[in-house]
Amino acid sequence: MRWHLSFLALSVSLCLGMPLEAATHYITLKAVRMPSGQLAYQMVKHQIEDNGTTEDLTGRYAQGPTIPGPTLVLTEGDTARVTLEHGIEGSDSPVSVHVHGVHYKFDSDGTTRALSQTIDSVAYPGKPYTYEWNAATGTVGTWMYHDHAFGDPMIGAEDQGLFGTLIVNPKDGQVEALIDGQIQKVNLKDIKREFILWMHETTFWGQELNHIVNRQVPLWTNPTVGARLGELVRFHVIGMGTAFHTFHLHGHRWIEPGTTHIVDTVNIGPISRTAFVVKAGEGVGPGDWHYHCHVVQHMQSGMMGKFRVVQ
Ligand SMILES: [Cu+2]
Repeated sequence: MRWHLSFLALSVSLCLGMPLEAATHYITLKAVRMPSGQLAYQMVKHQIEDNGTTEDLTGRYAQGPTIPGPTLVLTEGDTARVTLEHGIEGSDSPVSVHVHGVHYKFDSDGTTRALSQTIDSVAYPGKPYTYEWNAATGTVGTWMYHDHAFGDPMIGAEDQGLFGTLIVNPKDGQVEALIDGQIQKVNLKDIKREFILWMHETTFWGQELNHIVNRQVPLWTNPTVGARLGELVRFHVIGMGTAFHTFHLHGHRWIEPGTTHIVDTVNIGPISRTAFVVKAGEGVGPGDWHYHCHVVQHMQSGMMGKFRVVQ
């Protein structure tokens, strides 16, 4: 009987194209105030349950709070249970995690009664709150999570540092990219480094996901990011705040996701985002390749960094 049931489940899964095994992530984040006065999320714990085994991923994250906050990486089909602890000393204001892109029920919205009229889905001092996210089919992409409750009025403190990145990777592990002049599929597992660049007013806030050493590295403001010539790297560029930007990377081209358009700039408004793969230095060689916002006023205010490609 048991064999029949599992056979049935297998058949149904195959018919519906659903993953046979999807992972469940148990994540605990904490919102804190940094010595600088800025607010930030920090990773407390991340465990993943996959195919009957549990793995602790906490050591892959930076210790302590970072801006942007910890990058959460899911695969299409995964579920995440995200618990937020309120660690902002001297404040009773609620704090939350509101996520973009994935599916969640209303009680995981990360808003207060003041906004939602019905329930608080927020953390208070000594009273954590748990959200459940479903990276359902159709949620692949680079998304934002941010506070939607702290402060007065209680609309959130993303512009004080309470924001981070959620990446949902496709189940088949492949993305399209312009490589050696051709649009082709590349395997995510062949990507050595991912650079996350948030564009906030006149500053880039960066983070590296280094897949060579399996670590997330905070890069803070207007960073130099680096790769070896020929390595596949993925950039995630996301806007926040009030300004509209034009992201530009010198010496490199890529395709607008889902199109065959070859570009070397992308317009980024608040909470719009893109992700693209390049082969470092392809056709142009090593160098300190600039990346910057191409809005002149923003450039003049120092909104730039380097993509250092070495032999
Ligand atoms: Cu700009």
